[in-house]
Amino acid sequence: MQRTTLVQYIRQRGFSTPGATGEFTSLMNEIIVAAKIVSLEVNRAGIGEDILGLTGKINIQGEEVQKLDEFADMTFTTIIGQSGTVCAICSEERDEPLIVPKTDRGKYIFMMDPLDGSSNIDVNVGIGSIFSIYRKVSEGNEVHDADLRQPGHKQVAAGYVMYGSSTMFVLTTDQGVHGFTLDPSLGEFFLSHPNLRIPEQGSTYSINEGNMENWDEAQKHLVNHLKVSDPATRRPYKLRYIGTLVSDFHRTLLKGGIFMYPSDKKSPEGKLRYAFEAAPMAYIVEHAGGRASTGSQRILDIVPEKLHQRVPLFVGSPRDVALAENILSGKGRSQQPA
Ligand code: AHM
Ligand code: MG
Repeated sequence: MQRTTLVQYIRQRGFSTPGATGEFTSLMNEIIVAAKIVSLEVNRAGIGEDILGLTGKINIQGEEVQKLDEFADMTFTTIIGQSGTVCAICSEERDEPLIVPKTDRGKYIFMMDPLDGSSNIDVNVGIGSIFSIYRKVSEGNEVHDADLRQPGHKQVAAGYVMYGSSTMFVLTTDQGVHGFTLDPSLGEFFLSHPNLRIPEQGSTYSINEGNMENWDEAQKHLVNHLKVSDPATRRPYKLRYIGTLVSDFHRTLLKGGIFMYPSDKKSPEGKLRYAFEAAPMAYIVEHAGGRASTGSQRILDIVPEKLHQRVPLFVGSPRDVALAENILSGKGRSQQPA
């Protein structure tokens, strides 16, 4: 049986893109290598070198840095930094962007959450890496603020690698969303989920409900609404929450439904980071026919004010996200039972 590898897919895509120089193809190939190294380390965690547990450091978010967080960050940064394809690398784990030395600079900006789902590392629950690629927009060789704070709709590509029961690489450029599964015996990603399309509506909601006392009334109303029985609208919805965005998003992409991380009293701007988490997932979901919103605004239209900006996130099936927006705006309240 002829199977398409991720490397072949990217090369073919390059051939069919007018004016392509091969720089994007090279960058993607380096991302794949880094992803395989991180995947191997995640799979061996607990039996190889002592890679589980904390480094003792605190990151820009004020969170404790796990050893695997640091390993993933170093792996992606080192490999991509030397690829000659990027001029800056921005990581959720680093306060400041890493500007590549002039001699090695390429035209792309690489954004990443090198290891998403830190709280699940030590308990063998799915974790992942999220990345996003932008083109440098300013003239000349220097990297400017405007290059690093672009609205999500300017992404050239976005994807994630999920280190779950198998390792999957989900990618979108501008030609659909495709999932590739790692064959560990060959060390190759093979196309397993071509042209992913999210269902119009799901029957699952995903949110950290332990935060409920910090939500506003509209958010409480929305979640209560999803729990009320009404078979005509597939309610009550099931609750699924892993606590790793990559895993919760992946399930939502495949099965439909809605993932929510709203702003609340504890996190007035939301918890998830725009450039490293929300914007890439929004780019992917829109290319799969879904929707991503702050509750009142399209995620991809936001121009972040700072690199580590946080944002509320409602992402998933178009009907489910539209319903959430409607209820949160107050408009849907009178027509929606409970
Ligand atoms: P991380 O990037 O430090 O792992 O944090 C982000 C994670 C997301 O993966 C997940 O959706 C969310 O934080 C879970 O947060 P909470 O534990 O508050 O439910
Ligand atoms: Mg994260």
